[in-house]
Amino acid sequence: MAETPQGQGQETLSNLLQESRSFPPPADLAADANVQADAYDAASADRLRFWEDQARRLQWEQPWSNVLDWNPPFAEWFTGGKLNAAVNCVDRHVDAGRGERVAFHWEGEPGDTRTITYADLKDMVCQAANALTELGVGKGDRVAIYMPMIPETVVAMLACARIGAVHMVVFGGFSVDALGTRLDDSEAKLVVTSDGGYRRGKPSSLKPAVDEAVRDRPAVENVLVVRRTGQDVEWNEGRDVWWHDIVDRQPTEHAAEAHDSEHPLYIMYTSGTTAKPKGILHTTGGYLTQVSYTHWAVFDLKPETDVFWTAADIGWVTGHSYIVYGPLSNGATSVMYEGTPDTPHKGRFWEIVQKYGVTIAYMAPTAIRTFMKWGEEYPAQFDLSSLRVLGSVGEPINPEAYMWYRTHIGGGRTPIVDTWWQTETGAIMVTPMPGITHGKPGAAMQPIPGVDADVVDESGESVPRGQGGFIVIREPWPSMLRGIWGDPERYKKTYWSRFDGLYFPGDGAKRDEDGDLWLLGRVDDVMLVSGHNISTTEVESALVAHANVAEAAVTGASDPVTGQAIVAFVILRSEAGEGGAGLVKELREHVAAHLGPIAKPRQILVVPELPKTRSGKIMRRLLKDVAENRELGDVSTLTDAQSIQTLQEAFQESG
Ligand code: 6R9
Repeated sequence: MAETPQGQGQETLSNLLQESRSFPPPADLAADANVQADAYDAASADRLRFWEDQARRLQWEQPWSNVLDWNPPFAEWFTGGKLNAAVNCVDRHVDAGRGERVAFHWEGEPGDTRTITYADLKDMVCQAANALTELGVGKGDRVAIYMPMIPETVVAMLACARIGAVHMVVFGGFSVDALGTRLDDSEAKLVVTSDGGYRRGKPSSLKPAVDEAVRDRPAVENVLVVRRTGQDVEWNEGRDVWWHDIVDRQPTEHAAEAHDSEHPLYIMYTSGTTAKPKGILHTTGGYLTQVSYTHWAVFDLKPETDVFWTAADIGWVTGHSYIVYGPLSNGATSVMYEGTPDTPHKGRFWEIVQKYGVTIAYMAPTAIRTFMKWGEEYPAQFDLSSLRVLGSVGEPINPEAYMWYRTHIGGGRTPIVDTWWQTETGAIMVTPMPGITHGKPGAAMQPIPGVDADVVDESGESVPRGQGGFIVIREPWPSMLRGIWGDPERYKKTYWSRFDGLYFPGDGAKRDEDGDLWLLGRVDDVMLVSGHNISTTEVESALVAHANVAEAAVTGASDPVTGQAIVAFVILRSEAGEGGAGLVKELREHVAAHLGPIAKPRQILVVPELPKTRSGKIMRRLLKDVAENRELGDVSTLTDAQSIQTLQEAFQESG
């Protein structure tokens, strides 16, 4: 995430990519869709009233007295109201007689499974809440959760929410350093972890990283350890506690206190490129309102019949909002999968869709491009006819990846919702609605009802149709971040200083001739080539549109002639072979033909892998380091630190 987002380029983005394909919603879905056009009318007529209506989806123990208190840039929603997030996600459904409904079909990577109903989940959450209390965790305390994708991760989060403790989930697999800085900043007193989890067919360990991180951090009083793999762990007597020892013996009853609407629910750290990571704070009532609404609206959720699957990690905000709080607050049935998509075979995701009859699937473009690279023969082996809505999140989806997803996963029938949002926004902000919006490959289309997003130029003026600029949010929204943990000044400076009175997320965007929005990536990634601002996204999408390319990452490297020059790294589709000079030349011409000669890359390097964060975002700043022959910056949030070194060597060899 950008430190201080600023439009480094002095003019607005060039608008290079053309797209004329458009898909209307399927008639049956449209006829019965949760969201119809009147939702937009209602929200624009009275935005606060609209959100108040959405807040009524939840169970409040005490009604709010005020919908919004807005002291820019600090917002409070539903003040005076009291509710409990865990009760809303669990007890409420059991009390309404839906205890036997499955909350999670959990699938372990080795093939072991667990079916967890809402009644089961309620017992587990109550027991865990009692255990946390026994360990001395109280309201307002911070609890770090460093776990694999297992049900206890969800249980630990909800147990915190239940007692009013603030959870702080760290991706299992982040380095000891990354975990340590987050423990320091949040001053967590408990770490919940496990011996390990399964990834790529092997048990991987988690506990040793916690041991190392906690060694010099006396603020952490206990480490609560779930046994998942059964591997040996070192044990620190007096500090470490087995989950099965303390949780399993607790009563399955727990009286939940109602918390203030603005009571902190969780902190989630966004990586921060060079500086200290930012602890993004979310609170209870507004956050739950918007995740609940968007999960129902954007995915057209029918809780009685749908099987929903967010194929992402809980350590990413996408997992918080659309594995845990959205689906559970709506009483939905979800799939949760522990492992990697190619274990034990490259059709594992599609096998899971077939096995559980998944109707709605939500994943990142990086996953889709990986499946493109592997080839369509893998999904073709499975029955995917249960799918009715597909979603994308995390990066701009390249038009070709969109087409592949729609064709080979969605059978040419399913609408695709390209959902733009951030850790900071808490919930989906810009997206098509599957029952009413025509889908355009690559476009996130329109702000949801109740969100006032716009595209502005350098001086903060709305741009006309057909122009690029910066996306901003004009009015506060319920699930917005409430600040950066412990640093209100940084909150103001990072998000509210670029444009007076507007929230600036740090992304470039354009408004097309129809008035629809296209998100073009981080403005820090925008390249300035011979005086033109060109978005990395557009060049990447042009490359991916070539039949031999599965994935592309583009960066600007300093150049004596053009200021910056475009350097591209591409991964080929498996059927394309090795590449070679002929292909590279062809790709350069292909980009020029698509976007114009100004966007022709100076260099294109064919590589086996790209540096990515755990949520699948390409780390372009590292590619820039490579392309400018610099020492690499912070790599602590990278999935695979080796891949960037291999790439660096390849680049140096290429001269
Ligand atoms: C949910 C999430 C946020 C950044 C955001 C933007 C990029 C996410 C996108 C998208 C284009 C989409 N992003 N979704 N760009 N189209 N549909 O990803 O949160 O990890 O905080 O990242 O991701 O650049 O600013 P987070």
